[in-house]
Amino acid sequence: MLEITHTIETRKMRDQVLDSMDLERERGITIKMQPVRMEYRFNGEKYILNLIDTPGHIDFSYEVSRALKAVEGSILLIDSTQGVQAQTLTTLAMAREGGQENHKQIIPVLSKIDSPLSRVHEIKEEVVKLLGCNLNEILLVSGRTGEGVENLLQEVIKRIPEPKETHHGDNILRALVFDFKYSNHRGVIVFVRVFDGKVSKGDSLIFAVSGEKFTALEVGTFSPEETPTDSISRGETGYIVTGIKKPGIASVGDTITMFRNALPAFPGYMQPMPVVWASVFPEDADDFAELKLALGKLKLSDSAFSYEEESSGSLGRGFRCGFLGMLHLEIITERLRREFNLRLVITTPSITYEVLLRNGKREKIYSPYFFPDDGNIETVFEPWVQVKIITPVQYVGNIMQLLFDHEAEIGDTENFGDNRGTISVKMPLRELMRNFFDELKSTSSGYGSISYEIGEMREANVTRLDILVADEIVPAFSRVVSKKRAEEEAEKAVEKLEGLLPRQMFTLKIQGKALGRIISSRTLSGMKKDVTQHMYGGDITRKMKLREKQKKGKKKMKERGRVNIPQDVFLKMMRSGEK
Ligand SMILES: Nc1nc2c(ncn2[C@@H]2O[C@H](COP(=O)(O)OP(=O)(O)OP(=O)(O)O)[C@@H](O)[C@H]2O)c(=O)[nH]1
Ligand SMILES: [Mg+2]
Repeated sequence: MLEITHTIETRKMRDQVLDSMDLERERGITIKMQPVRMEYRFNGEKYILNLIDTPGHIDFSYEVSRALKAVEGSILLIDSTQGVQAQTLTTLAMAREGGQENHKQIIPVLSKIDSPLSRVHEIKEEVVKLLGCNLNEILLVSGRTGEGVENLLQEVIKRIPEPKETHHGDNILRALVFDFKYSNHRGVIVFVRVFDGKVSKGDSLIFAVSGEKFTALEVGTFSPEETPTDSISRGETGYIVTGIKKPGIASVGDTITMFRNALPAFPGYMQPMPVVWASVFPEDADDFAELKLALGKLKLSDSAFSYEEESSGSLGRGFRCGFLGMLHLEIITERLRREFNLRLVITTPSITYEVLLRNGKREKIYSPYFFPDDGNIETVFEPWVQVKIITPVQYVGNIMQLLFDHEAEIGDTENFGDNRGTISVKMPLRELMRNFFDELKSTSSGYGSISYEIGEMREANVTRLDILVADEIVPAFSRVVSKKRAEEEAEKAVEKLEGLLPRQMFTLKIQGKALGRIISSRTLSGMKKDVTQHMYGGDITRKMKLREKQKKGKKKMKERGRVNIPQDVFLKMMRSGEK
């Protein structure tokens, strides 16, 4: 058996609100919704504005769609130094979808107008083309100098309608959950928009979808810190402390209503759909229970992440985990590293394959290690994605070549704005994950942007590639690859591993195996350490004896295959897996 030491070492677990705030601050990206309630005086009237800042990253599209449901209108903020990005199109489409029901207003705003790189005039033209709005509807702001912010708030008041009630009556409540977090002391804290009625401290409530009953331990608003109030009513966003300490109860898109006077759930609730999978095993089998506990804790503050017990021959018992995308995977594994004291083995991320076996069975495969041998497979199906790319037109030629290399089907191309274009394509998710983002960025000198949606399942011509070290498969390195790229991928992986693996006491082989045979092989020579060197003189038979002993020792090591694969080798292999 191979000994694997892909280790994630951590500080001791902290008793704190388990959320991603630290990570957000460090990385400078928005992960959680950031609601704010503010009062604003305008024309002698007092207005209350409930605002939600949403994440921009594609992994959190569903959460963003719920936040868009929770509001009367949206501010489409476009960086005037960059222009419209592909992700802007996706978010805009979601904002418009919500609009079909209640004609939601979208206010286009160009930001960073203080910057010398700002191209207000050109970007305004892009926005007109994108939204079909008038030039004078587009507002200008700077987050740095504050210019235009007063005007923006006043335009929000003018253009966005005030909240309307759909159900009337006393002692009713209908609130939409658009995010939540977890505190060790207070349990799940849900972020809600109240649509009908009101919620007060002490109310007896229920989650419409998960069916869990609870009492509101505290309610309040984000002003912008959590500020307790007696109640939050129709039109307001705020939080409810539920005291719930069980995982899997709270989820984004669920509805909170009165236990005794329940109103129907809001439509559009969706179970989170994991896109990327990776298996997590404790390095020390004794830590299994602790890992289970840690995953349960994480699930309490993030329902989009899923996990299920799994057992693999050589890795022992662990969990197969599902993530919304690569960023989500990074966040969760990073949190496991920081917030829990665990040493873990994490396998190469993979997508879902559906395999129709020769025996007629149909199986979903989440882990490459369990991908069946070619001989047992009738057909493999894999998810495709619809991709939108925005790029300056001079890069289109090179991007086309890149798309071809990634098995993409090219759809519409459209010119938009000043010398920029959109390309719509379909490609296997597998190919998108094969480092497509980085390659697109470098092909377009950093100007190209991309956004995608999961589409239909299609037939796939793929096979499992195993990497063997000293004749043993290293499960964490197994991957599913396109059959026609199998040799190339095997060669790359084996070569890479040869460069990364520290020399052992004995000579060993590093091999790539796919399609039922070894397709790539390297030999890593052993360290020549002569144990007799330190013996000057002495009798020769003692030296011989020692050499014999050393030989035996090496043989034993080889038999047991005790190859120490250090953590950074796993991490580096994982990254290269996409190259
Ligand atoms: N010069 C200038 N820089 C700005 C302005 N607004 C934001 N920035 C900078 O631009 C960077 C990104 O700003 P964020 O507000 O984090 O962008 P975001 O759109 O919320 O990003 P995500 O949360 O990842 O979607 C930061 O370094 C900001 O300091 C502005 O008006 N002027
Ligand atoms: Mg942000």
